[in-house]
Amino acid sequence: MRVVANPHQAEHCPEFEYFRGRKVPCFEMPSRAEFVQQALAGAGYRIEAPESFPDEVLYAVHSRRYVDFLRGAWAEWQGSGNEGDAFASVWPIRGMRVDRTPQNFAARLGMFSFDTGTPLCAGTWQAARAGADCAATAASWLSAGESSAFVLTRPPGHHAGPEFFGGYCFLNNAAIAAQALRERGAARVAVLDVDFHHGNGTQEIFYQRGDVLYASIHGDPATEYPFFLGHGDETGAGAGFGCNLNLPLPAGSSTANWFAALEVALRRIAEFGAEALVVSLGLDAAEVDPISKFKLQTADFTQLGRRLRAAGLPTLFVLEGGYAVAAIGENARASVEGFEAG
Ligand code: OKP
Ligand code: ZN
Repeated sequence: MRVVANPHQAEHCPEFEYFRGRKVPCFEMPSRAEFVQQALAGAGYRIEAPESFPDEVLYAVHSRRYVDFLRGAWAEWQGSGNEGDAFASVWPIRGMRVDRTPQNFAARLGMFSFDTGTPLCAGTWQAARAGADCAATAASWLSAGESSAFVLTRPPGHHAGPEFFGGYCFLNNAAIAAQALRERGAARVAVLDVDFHHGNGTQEIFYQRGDVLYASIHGDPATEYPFFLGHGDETGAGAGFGCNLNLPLPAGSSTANWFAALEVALRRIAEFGAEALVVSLGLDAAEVDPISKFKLQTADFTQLGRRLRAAGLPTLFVLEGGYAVAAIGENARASVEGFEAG
């Protein structure tokens, strides 16, 4: 398995987020990627740098006005006399208009985001943009015949939608990879999202498409972030009808139930006739995770890797969440080694 790592990841390092009414250090921090890189390097994997791809890889899944906003957001935030990281303060709730892009920066910051947990800092664009290059690089490897690849990047991507950031995510790396695989010849691509949180951004990007299946195992949105999407009755629309599979599980679900859901997802992926698989590898399904409520152990990630290998598809892993920083290195390594051992 080839591994591509984001050389700019550490430049996204906002100071704090709001959690339970307090300012706390960001859960999504640079050391996450460092632990994963150490573990994979320690297991003998060579860590490669990404190639540069044009902005078209972004525009294939995000709107131009969103990408333009994100590219210039830090300069605009600073230009408006702000200090510290950028947080939104106003959002267009139902009934308000998003067809007109406001001139006011605070208004655009809210229009293009959906929570207060995702501060934007000086290096956010550089880090997110390099993550997109990593995703496109890994997709190009797979298209050239590589059987598997690992995208070691942060910030994560699966909550970022066609024109919004949130949930620590800015550019949707998994969607960029899936779309690149499509454009490079795979007729049908499946995205399997095993992060504890539903990947609302990825779901929305592909919801109306019949060529990309989105399947996700996650905490029930009735009680878990991102709350407003991820229910079982969201099955796709239009050409995408039947091409979205949500498998929400109650917080605290047993690992046996989690693996039963994995079987359902993999059966659907096989029926769909996917020619390539993108795995949104959230390592926050681990019991040790500080903000999530599933119970996987390191040996379960080995089993996950083994089971994914048995699906027999060219497979691209994309790092998503996972906040028990010391454990995510071991669990990334377990996933990869399980896959390689078959
Ligand atoms: C990103 B990813 C917990 C705070 C929730 C947002 C979580 C984003 C998760 N009460 N903050 O899917 O791992
Ligand atoms: Zn998550």
